[in-house]
Amino acid sequence: MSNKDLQPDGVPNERRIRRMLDAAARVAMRAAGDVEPNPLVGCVIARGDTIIGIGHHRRFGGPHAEREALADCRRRGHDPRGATLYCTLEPCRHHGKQPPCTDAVIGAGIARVIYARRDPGPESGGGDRVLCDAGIASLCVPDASDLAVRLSDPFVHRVRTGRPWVIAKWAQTLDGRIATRTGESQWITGPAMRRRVHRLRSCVDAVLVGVGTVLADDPMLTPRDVRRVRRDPSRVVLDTHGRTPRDAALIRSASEHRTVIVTADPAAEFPSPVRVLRVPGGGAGVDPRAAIEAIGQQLGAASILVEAGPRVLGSLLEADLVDEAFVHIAPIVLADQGAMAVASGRDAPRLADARRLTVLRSRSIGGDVEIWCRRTDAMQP
Ligand code: AOF
Ligand code: ZN
Repeated sequence: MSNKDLQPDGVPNERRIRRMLDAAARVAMRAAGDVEPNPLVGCVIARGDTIIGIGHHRRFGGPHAEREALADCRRRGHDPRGATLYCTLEPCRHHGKQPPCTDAVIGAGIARVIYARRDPGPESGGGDRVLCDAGIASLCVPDASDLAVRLSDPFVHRVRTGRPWVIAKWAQTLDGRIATRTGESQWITGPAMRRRVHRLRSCVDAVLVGVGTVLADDPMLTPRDVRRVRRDPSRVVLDTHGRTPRDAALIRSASEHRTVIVTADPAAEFPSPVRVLRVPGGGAGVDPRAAIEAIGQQLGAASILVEAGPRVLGSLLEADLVDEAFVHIAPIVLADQGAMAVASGRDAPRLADARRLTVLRSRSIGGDVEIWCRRTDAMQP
């Protein structure tokens, strides 16, 4: 390698920053479900427009993205000295389960660091300053790659609020109904979209329903037919008065898959190994915020997939606890006002009372459409 190759990399333009941060974000997403409660983080090392190393945080407790990318760079026979390192998250400066990334970046002779989002962690954050003090040009560029910034939303949310990330999923008709007036809901969407739901389940710590769904559908709520179950979620029932039938599939299978009842009834008892979390009642049922916090703290859940019916979903929306939604729409219309709506229980006479989400992506899967959206104020930098 000539000396010219090791000259400090020039200042990248916005197009190049977007390309590199997009690439870093895409590789990071491969570890969804494997790293939480840590963030998904991806990293690219480049000289000019040429990527010489790429890596991501692969599993909780494992090496951070920057070290993975530096190792990849050396494996490919490249020298990272003078190169630019692009990272979706500010390189950490703390000793956690891994040594500080700032040490690795400085030691490798990287000339410039571009990252998409600051690390809000009180100990891990602030690596930017450490890098600058070491003479490395370090810059937060939040507006080049939306993907790279959005990648850290769940992590930033957990650090800021102490609550798990709440993902709602529902399947609806074109006219926004989740079941007929007689309660028939199997199946609104087709098999490909239903496989997608199992994949979503396999990446979260808890799947949440209300007792109404247990009584109507007697579901199992396990991830099935997925290549790899990354996280085996607890199945959680919001059950104010402890009405879950003792012979429900969730109760009968509790020794194979964790089952948890969240109740406001101090006297409700369930057979072992079903776990009971007691939380205060609030308004119409279990206080939704207390329930989400209990699931986070007592089960150690970083993420919750809500597959509940209208009442529970409505109460979570009313308390503004839904961070993200996967809406699965089948091209069928019931046009029956007695059919079951997606969510209910709110009082929203004006459009200004609506909860607004921002669409991240929409795509069709097996003849149905998936809209992926996120609470707009979960998207603050
Ligand atoms: C980075 N790059 O790839 C990740 C970072 O306990 P540890 O050592 O795994 O540290 C986890 C913390 O490090 C996590 O809370 C977050 O602040 C940061 N994650 N930082 O520079 C990475 N995964
Ligand atoms: Zn790190």
